[in-house]
Amino acid sequence: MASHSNENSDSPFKVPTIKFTKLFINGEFVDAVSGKTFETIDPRTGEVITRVAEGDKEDVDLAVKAARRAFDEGPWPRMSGAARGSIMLKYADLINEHIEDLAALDALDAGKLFNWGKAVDIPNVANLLRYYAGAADKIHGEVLKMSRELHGYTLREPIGVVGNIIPWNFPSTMFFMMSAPALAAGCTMIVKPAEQTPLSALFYADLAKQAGLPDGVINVVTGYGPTAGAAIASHMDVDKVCFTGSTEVGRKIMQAAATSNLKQISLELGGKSPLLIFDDADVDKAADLALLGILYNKGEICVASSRVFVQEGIFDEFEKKLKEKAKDWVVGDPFDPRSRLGPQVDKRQFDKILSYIEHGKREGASLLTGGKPAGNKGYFIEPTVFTDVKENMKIATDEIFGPVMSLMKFKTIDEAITKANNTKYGLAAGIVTKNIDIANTVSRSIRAGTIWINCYFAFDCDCSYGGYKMSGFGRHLGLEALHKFLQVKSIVTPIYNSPW
Ligand code: TXE
Repeated sequence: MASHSNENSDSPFKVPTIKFTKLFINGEFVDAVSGKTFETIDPRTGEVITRVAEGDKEDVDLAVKAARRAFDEGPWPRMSGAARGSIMLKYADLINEHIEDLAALDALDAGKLFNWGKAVDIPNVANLLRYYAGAADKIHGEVLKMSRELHGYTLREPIGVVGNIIPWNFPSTMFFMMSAPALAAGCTMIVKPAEQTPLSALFYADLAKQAGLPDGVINVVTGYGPTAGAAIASHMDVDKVCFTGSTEVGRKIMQAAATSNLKQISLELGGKSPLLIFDDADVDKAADLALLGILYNKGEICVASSRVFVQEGIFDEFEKKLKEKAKDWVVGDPFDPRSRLGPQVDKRQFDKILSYIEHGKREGASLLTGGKPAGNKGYFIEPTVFTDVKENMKIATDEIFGPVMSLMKFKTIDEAITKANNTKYGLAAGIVTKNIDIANTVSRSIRAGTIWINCYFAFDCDCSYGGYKMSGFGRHLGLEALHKFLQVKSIVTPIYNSPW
């Protein structure tokens, strides 16, 4: 078993030994059929944390077989909703007992802040399980008012075997945002974590077994996208694939579904979300919100407010505040309680972000703050704000997925709406104003799946989110998400014993 330390950080917490590095198929940890492994890297240093089994097509076949059996023959989809719910509650309790271990694994693998993981990500995962556990025994169809002498009703049945292909920016949240409603619905699944962040997923697999989830209900295949991920997307025995990641790979998932068994898919792709700040806003609070919107999780969040539009009356004051307040966002080791910004997930993202920053400078935008790597090892980047940004610059159109804000100005409400909608994406938007008319008009005019008024990242288990336009389709969270793992069956019978 490998181990890794955080002894150079000021955290009192010591990283535990890494216990799980193999694939989890049919309730057992197993090597990949090929025997291959791959490195998972610590973004604080660029050094290897440990090696993890590299699943490929043969391993996906085995995992799908196990999930298929658990669905077709196993007890899971046939159990009462209450019985499924009670196992999910136990699973949530076990996660709660291991909050520190799990937050540490995501800090090591993804560079996420340990304290925020402990306070937010991991407790939220347990809450997701509890929310959907409570819904598991409330799944029902309807009695239909048929037009003839027929008795008709619907059943809501689980879709079947689900493939969850998840990204590296929220390894824990994304695992359960898909898996918790799927479990409540009675589905079985294969989870493929991102190759950058396999460790917590394997820990969750072990807890699933301890919680009493029957073998084959959750399988975890670690490995790369074009091999293991692609095998899930094109598998003939997978009934649905949930994908969160790049738009480019989203297209491939759709093609794979179309050319295999026409499986259902949900896609949650990129974003370039606008935050609109009106003249009547409290400038101090608005500046805090704008920084949170782009710097939370080092900007590696699909709903990051990467385009900030400020009305001209407060623009200069806002700019000044932003510059001052950006200094409070201390970049450092994710285990250090003083840090507010950890390292980007890997060298590829680090290079991508720095190349966008160079592009912004070349295109004539001015750096208000930041713009360089922080420190001389690992993948840390300073909080970066560009001003003098034109809407057609690449830094204002492309998803950078890092701590880089494009600050722009507007005069009128109509102009703000046009600018906010001037993007191929439509995941989220924020509005800061005290004026209810502005809030109502703008929130109804922006084409995005979630609008936050005088707040940002206000997620809740009950509040669904997902994309408009090229940000994808399908919704996470809320009962909306549960219904995406169910399908409706209509059953019809004559009321009288009439001949048909
Ligand atoms: O994503 P990929 P990458 C965006 C963000 C980021 C960019 C690239 O802009 O900079 O995408 O990140 C699996 N068939 N987002 O390259 O490749 C892969 O193994 C099946 C936004 O890391 O899309 C991983 O598990 N699966 C996003 C997952 O897809 C494949 C979060 C995501 O990886 C595959 C992440 C294939 N052919 C990145 N290729 C968000 N919306 O939150 C890769 N994968």
